[in-house]
Amino acid sequence: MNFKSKISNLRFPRPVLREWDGTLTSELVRTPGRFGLGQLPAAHQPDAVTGSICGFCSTGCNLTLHLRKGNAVNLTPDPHYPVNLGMACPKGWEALTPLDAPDRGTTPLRHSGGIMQPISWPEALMEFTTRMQAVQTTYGTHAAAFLSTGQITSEEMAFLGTLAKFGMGILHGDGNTRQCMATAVTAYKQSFGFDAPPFTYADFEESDVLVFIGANPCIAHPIMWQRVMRNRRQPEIVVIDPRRTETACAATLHLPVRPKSDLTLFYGLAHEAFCRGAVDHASVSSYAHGLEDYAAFTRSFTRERVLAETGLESADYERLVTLITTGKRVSLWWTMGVNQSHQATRTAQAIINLALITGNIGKPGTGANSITGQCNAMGSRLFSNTTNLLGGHDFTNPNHRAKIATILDIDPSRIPDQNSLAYDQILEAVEDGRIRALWIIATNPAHSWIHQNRFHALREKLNFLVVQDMYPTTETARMADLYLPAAGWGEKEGTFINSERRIGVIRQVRRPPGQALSDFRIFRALADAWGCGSMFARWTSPEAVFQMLKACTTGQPCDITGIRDYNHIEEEGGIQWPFPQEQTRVPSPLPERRLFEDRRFYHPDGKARILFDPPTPVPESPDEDFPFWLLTGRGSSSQWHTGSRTEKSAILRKLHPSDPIVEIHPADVAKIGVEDAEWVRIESRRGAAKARVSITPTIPPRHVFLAMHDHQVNRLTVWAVDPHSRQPAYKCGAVRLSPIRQRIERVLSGQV
Ligand SMILES: Nc1nc2c(c(=O)[nH]1)N[C@H]1C(S)=C(S)[C@@H](COP(=O)(O)OP(=O)(O)OC[C@H]3O[C@@H](n4cnc5c(=O)[nH]c(N)nc54)[C@H](O)[C@@H]3O)O[C@H]1N2
Ligand SMILES: Nc1nc2c(c(=O)[nH]1)N[C@H]1C(S)=C(S)[C@@H](COP(=O)(O)OP(=O)(O)OC[C@H]3O[C@@H](n4cnc5c(=O)[nH]c(N)nc54)[C@H](O)[C@@H]3O)O[C@H]1N2
Ligand code: SF4
Ligand SMILES: [Mo]
Repeated sequence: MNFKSKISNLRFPRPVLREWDGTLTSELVRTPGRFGLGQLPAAHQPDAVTGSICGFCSTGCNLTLHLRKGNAVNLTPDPHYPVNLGMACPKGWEALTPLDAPDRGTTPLRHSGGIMQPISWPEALMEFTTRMQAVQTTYGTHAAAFLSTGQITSEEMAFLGTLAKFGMGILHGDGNTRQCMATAVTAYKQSFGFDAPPFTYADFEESDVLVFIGANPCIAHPIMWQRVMRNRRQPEIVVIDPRRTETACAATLHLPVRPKSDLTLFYGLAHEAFCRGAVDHASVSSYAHGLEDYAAFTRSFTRERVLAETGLESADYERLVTLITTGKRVSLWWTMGVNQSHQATRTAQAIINLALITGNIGKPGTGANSITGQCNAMGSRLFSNTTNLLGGHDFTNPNHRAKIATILDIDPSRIPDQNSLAYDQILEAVEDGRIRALWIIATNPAHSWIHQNRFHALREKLNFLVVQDMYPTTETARMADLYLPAAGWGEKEGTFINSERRIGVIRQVRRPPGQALSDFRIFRALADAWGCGSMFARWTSPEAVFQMLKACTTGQPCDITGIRDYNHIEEEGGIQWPFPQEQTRVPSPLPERRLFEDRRFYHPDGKARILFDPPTPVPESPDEDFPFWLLTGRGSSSQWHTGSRTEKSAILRKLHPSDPIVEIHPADVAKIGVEDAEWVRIESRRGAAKARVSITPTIPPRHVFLAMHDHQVNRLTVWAVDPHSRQPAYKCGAVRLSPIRQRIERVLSGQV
């Protein structure tokens, strides 16, 4: 059969383009009165409300959507949801605005003659199929790859990973979770035997000592921070961050470590714990391997060495040691300052080790806790079928392949028996011509990936680039041969999993614009167009897929077979995994659950592993030519990543500086010769950017900070990854600064 006849045989366009009629599938379309909305003036009264988990960060706040004739007209944070307790940050309040943006994609677009031309869905499906298959025929099946995301539903991720890998024979696929959570995944897998963040948000409120390492929750997870503020135990709050961030300002102790010296610091803390009798050797040995070796290894991390390598003040270090060795309930929380480093996995494990050896695991207010980034990064870790087989299984294990094949009712030989290349390796394969076609879904790497000049040079190596996004205007979509218009959050349904392993439901409350389709429907249509639609006969709706994903988790640490359906999740206020068959209700009155209360880990012998390696040199550090250390990260609570969504809101735009800002310390002002707010050029060995100077003592001398939301930032960053997790080291690199005014003067006077 040729592709044309395949396309015309599709159950398409009717079912795919079916208009949403405003009917909500939720039985929980609740009465507005319950949410205090009864007080609103009649003109603002909704006819009904429904809940939906926010589609930005991993906190997973529940938003109550106010509906008129089934269409969302407003929202308020849900006061009854156990995560946000009636709170939301600016992005949550503005969640509906990006849906109305004038640059939403409304039809598929094909690049031809230098412009993007609108085409119909049947044409787009044919373009996708013929060109992908042509690449596979000419260069081999593995010459096509995909890059996905932590920002679509678990059901969509599973559809993509299953369609691409089992249906289209694509071996290599990864996601932006690599940029974000790969380190935590690898660290937990190796240490605990499964990728299992142990905490629950109640731990923020039940801890005596909270240590935040490379995490700035005041900006990046504002509602988690509100949970910290509800802690009634008068906790000590420690922030380990080279910058005096908003969170550091609110803490009781700030340790401005030298970037990338956290590994040394945590080995030093372990050494002090051993020396001060804070380690119960018999008890720890009963649940973890490697204790005595660790005691011997950390012996060389003396106070002198730690102070010399981290640059910390002796008194500050001593205070942290005392808090950790004497604190009753110590919790350790880390985010990108740890995950995005050249020795990230071992650093995360040094944090895990400290919790293990001091007994701060499995009890209220404790834990070695990685905070997740995107709304469904946790879903992508379990169900994207990229780095592991659906439900936390292993592609290389024949029993796992057989189990998943049976559940999905497919031939086991369709499941690859090898792992995919990681994100950086996929791009390197594009560079050397092994991969020729790339399908990018819900991520914008032409802004967010490291070393942009190298990334952009890959475009001409690709025979075919497909981008599936809400907007055809992103940096990546503008490079595409084929653009597929996707519905966004609010225009589709499915589930997300938040940082504390809580599964929540998102509901459709808007109709997608024009011919935009949910990713789920795009994958369905592509399956039919490709000729493997029969493999997905049971993949009829997100909830049908959820039932299959549930079955995939049977007997796994993330077993959720006790969940009935979406309504059950909503009735319980979200459900944390695990939730096996025998568990039908979330336990009351303590609805929040943490892992490892029995000190049994997921390795076959039930014991955790204490893992360590000596620190390694940073890929690039400042020198005479490039004297400043470059730090990058989140700039404000109103900006989300590359801004494709948040920049569409006038309110959110007002809440952050309109020009790119580079933070420098007052001591460096004279050296560079700049004034506050002046434009400077920032150069690294890889590229250049310009920004306005903000002179602030919150950044250490000889360091600069740039928010990642500006598209120029990754022109400067280094192409370097952690060897275990292959997560990029976004928070290091050397730069130099020069005032643009001086450059102009030199050009005008003929010196340049
Ligand atoms: N408003 C907003 N919120 C977001 C996001 C967003 O784009 N905007 N993105 C979401 C996502 S996907 C993620 S992953 C999270 C990220 O959340 P965070 O990790 O909290 O945010 P970052 O600003 O990237 O990095 C945190 C801190 O690490 C510090 N740091 C840099 N190098 C080091 C180091 O060597 N050691 C230590 N100890 N600290 C270091 C930086 O100075 C920075 O303050 O935020 C999520 N929330
Ligand atoms: N220098 C530097 N760079 C960084 C970081 C850093 O700290 N410093 N942090 C890194 C981290 S932790 C992360 S997570 C990445 C994030 O980097 P990206 O994933 O590239 O950033 P986003 O802007 O969130 O891109 C998501 C895209 O998906 C689209 N989208 C949203 N919803 C949907 C949907 O439902 N369907 C489809 N098809 N599209 C949708 C949006 O329009 C947007 O274009 O950036 C990384 N880059
Ligand atoms: S904290 Fe995160 S989940 Fe909550 S409203 Fe803000 S962006 Fe949404
Ligand atoms: Mo992230």
